Amino acid sequence: GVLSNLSALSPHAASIASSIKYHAEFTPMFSPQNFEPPKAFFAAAQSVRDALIINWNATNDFYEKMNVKQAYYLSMEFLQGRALLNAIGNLELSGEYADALEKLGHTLETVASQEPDAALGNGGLGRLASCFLDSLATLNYPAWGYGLRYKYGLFKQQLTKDGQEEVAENWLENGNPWEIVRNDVCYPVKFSGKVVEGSDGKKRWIGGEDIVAVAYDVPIPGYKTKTTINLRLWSTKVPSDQFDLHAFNAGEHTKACEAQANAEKICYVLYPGDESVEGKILRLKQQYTLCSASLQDIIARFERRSGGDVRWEDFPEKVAVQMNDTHPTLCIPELMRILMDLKGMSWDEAWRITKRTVAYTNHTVLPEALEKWSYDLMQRLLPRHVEIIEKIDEQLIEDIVSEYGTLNPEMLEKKLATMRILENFDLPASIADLFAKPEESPVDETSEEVKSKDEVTVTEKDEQLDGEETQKNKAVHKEPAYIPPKMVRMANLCVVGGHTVNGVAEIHSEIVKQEVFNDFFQLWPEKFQNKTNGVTPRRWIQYCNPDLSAVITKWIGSNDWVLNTDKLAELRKFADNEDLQREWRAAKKSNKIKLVSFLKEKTGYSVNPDAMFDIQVKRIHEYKRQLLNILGIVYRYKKMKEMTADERKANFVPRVCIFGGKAFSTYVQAKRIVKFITDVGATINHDPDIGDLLKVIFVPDYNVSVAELLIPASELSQHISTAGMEASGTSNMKFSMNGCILIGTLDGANVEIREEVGDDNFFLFGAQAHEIAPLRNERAAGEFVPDERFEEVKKFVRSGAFGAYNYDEMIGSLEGNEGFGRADYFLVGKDFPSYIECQDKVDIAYRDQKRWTKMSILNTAGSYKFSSDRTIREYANDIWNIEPLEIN
Ligand code: DL6
Repeated sequence: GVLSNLSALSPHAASIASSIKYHAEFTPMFSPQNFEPPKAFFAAAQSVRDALIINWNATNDFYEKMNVKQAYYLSMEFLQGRALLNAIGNLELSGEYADALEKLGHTLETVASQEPDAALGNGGLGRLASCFLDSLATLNYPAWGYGLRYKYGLFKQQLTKDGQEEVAENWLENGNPWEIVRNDVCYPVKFSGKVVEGSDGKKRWIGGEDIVAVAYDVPIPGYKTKTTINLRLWSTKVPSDQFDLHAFNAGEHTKACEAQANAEKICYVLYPGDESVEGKILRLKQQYTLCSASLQDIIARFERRSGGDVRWEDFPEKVAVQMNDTHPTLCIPELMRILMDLKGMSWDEAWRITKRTVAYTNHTVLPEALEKWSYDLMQRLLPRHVEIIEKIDEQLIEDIVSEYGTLNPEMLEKKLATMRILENFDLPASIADLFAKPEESPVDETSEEVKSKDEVTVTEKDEQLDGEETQKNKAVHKEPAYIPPKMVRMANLCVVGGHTVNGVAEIHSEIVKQEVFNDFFQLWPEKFQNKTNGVTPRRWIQYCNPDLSAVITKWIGSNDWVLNTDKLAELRKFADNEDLQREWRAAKKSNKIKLVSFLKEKTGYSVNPDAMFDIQVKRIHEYKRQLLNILGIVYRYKKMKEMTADERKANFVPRVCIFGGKAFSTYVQAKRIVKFITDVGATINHDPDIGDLLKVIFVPDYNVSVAELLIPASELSQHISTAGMEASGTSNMKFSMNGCILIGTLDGANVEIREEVGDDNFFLFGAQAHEIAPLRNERAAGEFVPDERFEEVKKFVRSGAFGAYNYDEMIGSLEGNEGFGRADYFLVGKDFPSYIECQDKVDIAYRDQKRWTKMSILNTAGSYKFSSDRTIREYANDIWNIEPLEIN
């Protein structure tokens, strides 16, 4: 009945409609009677997948035949979001799918909205990986992504009266039409056990726990090209012979299924809580599974493509491995292990190959985010890898000693303490002898000196867990007040084992060279590069903002800009044109209206589409300073309350302030901030004095598809991190592309965005990166005098203006108060006056809609640099040394 006749469709749309009908009938995932939207989505997605598979097979066959060098992007996170609109857009079949679905009784929009987000990521790092895949495919680069197929994503965020609550996100519940399980592509992965040496002197890793990693492939179509690359996600299971039938039949059901459960839980969730040792072990198992399975797969492909003639020294000519942050660091010892223990290579040969193959991207300067693993834990789980890491560390010590000599033992000791991969370890005897005071090993005060407060907190936590194992160290000390646990510094291992280290924005790459890895930079300056992030203009303009895209295309004269964003700069010459301005505003308005109904549906709040839409969406973190934003709003509210209705209208531009983002489940302060924002909203939004002049909305469960609605509707967006702390940011790029004006600090990619869009078109405020350390010192010395407006706002919050919850601790964190942590470590108080003054300038600019629209146009025009196509070309040329190859 519903699947009525298909005449009157174009031939292409008709064949799509019949393919959808076919899948609705023969994919028995849903009851045969219905053709409701969820089923329509599934059937439509499967019909798209058919088209993708053809291109994808052709792509892989071609790479196989040409035996090209391939890049592999290893990442624990991919934030793919929804795939349907992206896939049909890239295949240039959007119109046909819309027609076909309409004929079948649905709109493309409703069908597309059925798709759950693939949220296998946390924030910018995972979304960057997904943007990179789109660009790699679009630019015809031979490349694959490798990741993990988490059964549950990060979590679904619900907002209750107590703030954020986390609920499991069961994104695979209705099946995933895009993935193809490859039961024939699976690899053994081992944990624990022991290392033995054979009579031939070769090491063998035996015993322990064996699991199997199985490949799930997701085709990634490029835009306007046949190239369809692969995202291979690993899922874990038990080897088939390990089901204990005897135990099961004897009634010991749990025991019989234990191995299975242990294997499968590795891929249950992204970021399993790691407060417990079990949580830490699970996370390390995840990382190792990704590295081991991916490398075995890459090596098998290399061997297969080499035919009978495997020349290992050519491996780096065929393979480039990019480690997305330190999470895949185990690639380095794993590649070494495979090459030596399984392929029979010597240490030197294996090391040469590894170093030429692997490269590392750093995504953070936060000391607490630079991964370290307990040596003891790693030893328990990966004994062979620890041997290899020890040897790499030994070699590094030799390099450092030979570079710096022994003339200045103090300097040498300091270098060794910061640069070594193994932290809190004694020096090898031969080196220790070089020092004048041999009784002082680098495990005491000397190494404390170079550690930040955060690192000490991390290690203290670890010591409690691994305390027993550090006992043996005590003998070395006379007064063992505190024995720091032995740790493996993953970032140092990446810098040593990788041929290239890159930061993700110019300012960040400078900080990487001058601060985070300065000692390594002095030793190997040629290793360090910058690769400013980018985002795909397909998803982040063309598909999420069709109204604006049509205006851009009309004024530029073609839609070439989707592939060549440099063309966006041509909009500059029309920035004052009244016709363009009118069309530009109309596009923005229609996006705002769509958002208004979404907000109503998700939060119950009705907002005025004529108000300024002011948005801050990103992970909730103190350094990103959502607190600065909300305290600015509180200040604005307080001033409004002090005025008459007429004064209020005259002084303030109506605003809808929108927040979104998840707080990590164990990050107490971040969760408090979420609660505070919702409390402030609850008060302001119901205050009859305020009406449409100010609304504060926290959108629950921010994810890629929510971003696709928010960003096109935004007029002002906030990128207000403490300078020097945000590596890059990528939403800043998306907002700017969509004609949103940024308010921000000179941090991350803001710096470059401002350069491109022009100083007049960016609202800048706040202290600069080089001022932060002196300002923190000033605070610590008690010399900071807070602005009275900041004092006023804090007092107002403390007065209970936003309900009964006690915000003393949150507000206390912004002060020098004892017991409340870091004495405004993120300098909210310092930047507050310049922030609210800048917000006044925003109001003034917004009143002049011609000026504002011009600023908006100049943002889109100036965003051309921030396409991930540009970024990927730079990685391909400067790091991976791969060439595009169009399939024929
Ligand atoms: O490079 C992608 C993205 C940057 O845009 C963000 O500035 C940065 O915070 C993020 N880094 C991470 C790493 N872990 N931490 N924290 O997520 O990477």
